[in-house]
Amino acid sequence: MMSDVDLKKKAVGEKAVEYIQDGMTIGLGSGSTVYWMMKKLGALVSTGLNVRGVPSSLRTEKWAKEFGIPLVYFSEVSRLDVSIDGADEVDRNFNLVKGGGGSLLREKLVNDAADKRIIVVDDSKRVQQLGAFPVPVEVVQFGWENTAKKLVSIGCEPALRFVDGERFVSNNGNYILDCQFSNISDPFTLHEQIKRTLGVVETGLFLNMTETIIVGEEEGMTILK
Ligand code: ABF
Repeated sequence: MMSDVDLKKKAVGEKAVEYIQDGMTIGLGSGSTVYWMMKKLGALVSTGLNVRGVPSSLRTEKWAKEFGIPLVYFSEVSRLDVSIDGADEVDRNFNLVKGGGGSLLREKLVNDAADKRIIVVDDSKRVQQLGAFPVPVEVVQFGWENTAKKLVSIGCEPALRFVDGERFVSNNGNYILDCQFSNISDPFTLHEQIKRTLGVVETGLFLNMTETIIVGEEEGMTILK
């Protein structure tokens, strides 16, 4: 029995497939909402849709192989027609917090390479202001303790991410610090402050990187442009 949230995720993930046309190269995001997009896309590929996708995580790569979606990488393509990805928070200015699944770096590289970026979320992800969800920050392993101390000085409580009792290591061999900020009134300045901190690779703040957001709701969905 699928929960209401799962039903919303499935609906918006499948809806996003309508933005994919034959011959497109697609940025394949990560997360459980994207799972439904990929499952639907795989079914269309099996009936002849000609597409290929760049995966934003090893998990997404596994799903693409499971669903029969042809894969391509940046060694062969530099631009993508469209990317479809999830998010942990979205505000009214289309600024996002992403990286709850630990794939933010590859997600940002894939989203950045796409001409059109679509985000698919259930309505629980919509917020007035970013920050309730801790901002994931990808950092190099060496000296992460000092990197964390520097992030404290810009106003957050960084927590090294653990999964199943083990330190989480990203697909890129880095750690994730989940950084709780009291409130994020200026995400652009915050992103720059975090990004220029020695040891930081990338932040989970995705700003000015989204053209369309498909929001799953109790009664259907809303498409924000
Ligand atoms: C991914 O989608 C991550 O950036 C984010 O954590 C996740 C959202 O998860 P879900 O779709 O499972 O709610 O892109």
